[in-house]
Amino acid sequence: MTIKIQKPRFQKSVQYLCGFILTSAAFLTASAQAATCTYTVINEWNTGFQGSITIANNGTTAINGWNVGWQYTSNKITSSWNATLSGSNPYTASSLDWNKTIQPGQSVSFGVQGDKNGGAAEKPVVTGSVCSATTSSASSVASSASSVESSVASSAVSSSVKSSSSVASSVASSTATGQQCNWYGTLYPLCNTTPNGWGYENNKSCIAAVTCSAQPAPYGIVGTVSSVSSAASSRSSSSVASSVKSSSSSVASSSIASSVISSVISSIKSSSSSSKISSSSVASSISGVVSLKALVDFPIGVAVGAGSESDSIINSSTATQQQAIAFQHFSQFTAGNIMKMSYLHPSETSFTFTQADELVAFAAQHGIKIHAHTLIWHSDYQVPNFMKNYTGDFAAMLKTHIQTVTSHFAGKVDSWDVVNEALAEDGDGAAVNGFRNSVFYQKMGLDFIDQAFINARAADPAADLFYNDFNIENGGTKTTNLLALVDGMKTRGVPITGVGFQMHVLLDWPSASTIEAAMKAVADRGLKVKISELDVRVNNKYNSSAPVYTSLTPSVAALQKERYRQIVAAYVKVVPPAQRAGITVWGIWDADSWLNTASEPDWPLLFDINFLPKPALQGFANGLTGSNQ
Ligand code: 9MR
Repeated sequence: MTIKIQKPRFQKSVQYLCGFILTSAAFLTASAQAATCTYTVINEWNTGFQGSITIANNGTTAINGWNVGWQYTSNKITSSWNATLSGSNPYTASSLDWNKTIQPGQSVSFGVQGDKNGGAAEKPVVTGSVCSATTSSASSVASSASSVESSVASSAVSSSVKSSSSVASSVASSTATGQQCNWYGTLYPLCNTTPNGWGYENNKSCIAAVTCSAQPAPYGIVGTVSSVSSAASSRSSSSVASSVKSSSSSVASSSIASSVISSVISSIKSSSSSSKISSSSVASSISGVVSLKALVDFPIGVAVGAGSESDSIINSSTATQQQAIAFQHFSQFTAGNIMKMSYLHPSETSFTFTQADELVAFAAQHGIKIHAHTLIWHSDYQVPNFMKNYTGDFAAMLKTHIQTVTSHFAGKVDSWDVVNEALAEDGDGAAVNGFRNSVFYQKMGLDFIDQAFINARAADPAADLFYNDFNIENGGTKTTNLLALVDGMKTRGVPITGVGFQMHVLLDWPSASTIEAAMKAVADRGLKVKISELDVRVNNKYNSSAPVYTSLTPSVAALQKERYRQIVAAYVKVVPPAQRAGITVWGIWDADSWLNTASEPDWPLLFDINFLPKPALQGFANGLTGSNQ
């Protein structure tokens, strides 16, 4: 498979600057092939732990393939991701095809989860031929200005880059000045030695200066503060510059420092805000949450673009960043669009599977399952024209559609949304018996649903078959109608496996108890329950007295984090393990959400426009683990 990466205008210089900053932040010697191998304990609880091993290429040539090892005194690994693990203390981990190459300035992280086995969560030394640089240590921070300058000088780079590297090293060591990172409204220490992403130093999580600075305004590096709001307001290039000035004698001129650091940060921002940073090092290694999918044994999914879509996870200009996140956190994909009716069956006699086949193969190659969406959907622009105007035997035509599509993907997808959104919305005047008055209902009545499931089951005996809808979690008439529908299907012997709750919800609606009751009612009927399209928009356009957010403020980011925690916790609470079909988020990053438009901006997902994790990601993880951090 060829991955085409479109080179954005600023990419090269930003990448170069980023790489250089990372390098100098770690104060590396000028080795051509030096990688720093770091083991970080990301999370621990009574009996278990999660660790992350990062290999940061601080050299000047690419690493092609890696193999590292380590040994615990008592801990034992129970699962791992993003590497091939072998051995059982000592352990070794080797690269996978997609993460074997580490370009200079980039890093790769993989994760492990394990049992503390009576001991503490250990931090073993990571060794391997690739780990030729020393692991990060406090002494490297104490390097003198002259050693920084000499390493900069030996790198033969332009003078402006030299200045920025000096500034970056000052910023990286600026915890001494009281600087912290305002991470979406929560203050964390800045790392002293971790070059990028999240680190764990002095028994605390910390955020590397470069990663902190790459957040959108008003977040970033802040001076000594006593509250988040003052933290946010104190962030400015002058506050950064002044602390740079006071914290480092290596910066020759504070005015240079100030202008260089703001230009570096704004270069990063201007490039990344248009989703143009091609380096996966930022996205792949940041997050206090190592891996959502590793926290549970049910699917954690995400909707993705593919085929010729501009947000394709396979070959768009943002593919690298998307893949880094997807491989780290998600075990299942749903095609956001390309497996809908009009894509797969555009005319009566033609089926077009090429784009979907590519996505299914891509997912399989990376060990990711597919939840397929969707065999029947009323939505006007997703119903092929030939179906809208069909004058022949409608039931026979629909049977051919279902069986051709389902049998094509049989064995390659785990589950299908067989029918999407057949129930009428509360208050829908055109509704008939609680059903949406779609072309399918007009032609076949309720039988279109039964037949769709029966025909899908005949074509794929193994796939889980779901009815999928929105607002069925709100405890209103639609929830009542859903339960009547599934009860009727079960009575009629229709092979339905479960219900997909889309869950395009608001910050405060529906209530957690209402959501729990609706999911429990479905689970109590012996059906699987899936949260199939989760997103949490922060603006409520349906309520004119609701607050209007024009940016993701710290307070609303915290509300959204709590809302994600609440929903995920509700799912885990009321759905028995054997009936958990998983939780899927409707998109990877905010810039790509269907709810975020120019006229109505919103921030509904787990990763921001720069592909950086939001507090919502932590909230989601907390919901999975039962934590409240
Ligand atoms: O997110 C999808 C968007 O990109 C498409 O334009 C739209 C129409 O095909 O569908 C969106 O996804 C919908 C999903 O298929 C069904 N539930 C509602 C989702 C959001 O509209």
